Amino acid sequence: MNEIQITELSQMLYTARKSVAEMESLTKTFGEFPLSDAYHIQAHGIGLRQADGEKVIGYKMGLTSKAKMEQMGLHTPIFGVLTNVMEVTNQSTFSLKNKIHPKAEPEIYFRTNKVLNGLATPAEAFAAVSEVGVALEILDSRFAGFKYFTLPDVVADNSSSAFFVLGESVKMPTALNLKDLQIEIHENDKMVFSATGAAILGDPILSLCELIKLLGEQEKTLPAGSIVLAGAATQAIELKAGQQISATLAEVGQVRFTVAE
Ligand code: OOG
Ligand code: MG
Repeated sequence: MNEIQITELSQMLYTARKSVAEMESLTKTFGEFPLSDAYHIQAHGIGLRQADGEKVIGYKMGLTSKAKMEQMGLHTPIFGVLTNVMEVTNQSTFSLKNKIHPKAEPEIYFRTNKVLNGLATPAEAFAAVSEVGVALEILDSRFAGFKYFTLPDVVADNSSSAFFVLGESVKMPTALNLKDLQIEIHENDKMVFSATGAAILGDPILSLCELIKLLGEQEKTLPAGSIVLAGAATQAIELKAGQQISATLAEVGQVRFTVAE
């Protein structure tokens, strides 16, 4: 794809996001394109949002668990960008107004305190983590019916990211054995899906390593102070008005929000 096409496609997604309108998947309309172009479209779209005043505060990993890979029919880890306007306060009410077809999923988040590049080992990456917490990611694909069929489509659409809620966290995380921690998502305080940390690439820290590797391939590093969502450990659930959605991470805590019309 040339620069003009990259700009055109990112503008289409930017407009769909702003006007809360579904669109056909890009590959359906324009044919297949490589993943590298998809990351260019994603980056260009983030640039448009930065021009509106949004600040990049971290990244989300996606498709890092079997449950999510199977739910979406795609099998390669990907990333998206998080900005300040996407953050929803823990224990607040989330309105369905101006959303297309939102879903929530339980996640582990990391906050870093050192710059990380693709050469960091898992131990070095963990040493740069100042906080581990439980989060809910609220996804909202811009593609009709939340169906995009290909990896380049979803990556171009900032990996379906929309909002995220950061919950309780632990500030001395190296004592945690992330692989063994139970993580659950609840609807109206009834558990819907559960897994352990090992569901995320065998160990959630490997999701952080995968992110810095993918960023490294684009000659980027992960700044100190970033928030990183490691990717959902279980499937996502569709949001409906009246729901109480919460997630729990053993030894760490919980996060919740109420869904309103
Ligand atoms: C893609 C994003 C996947 C995760 O945690 O696996 C993701 C999607 O589900 O549309 O955020
Ligand atoms: Mg996610």
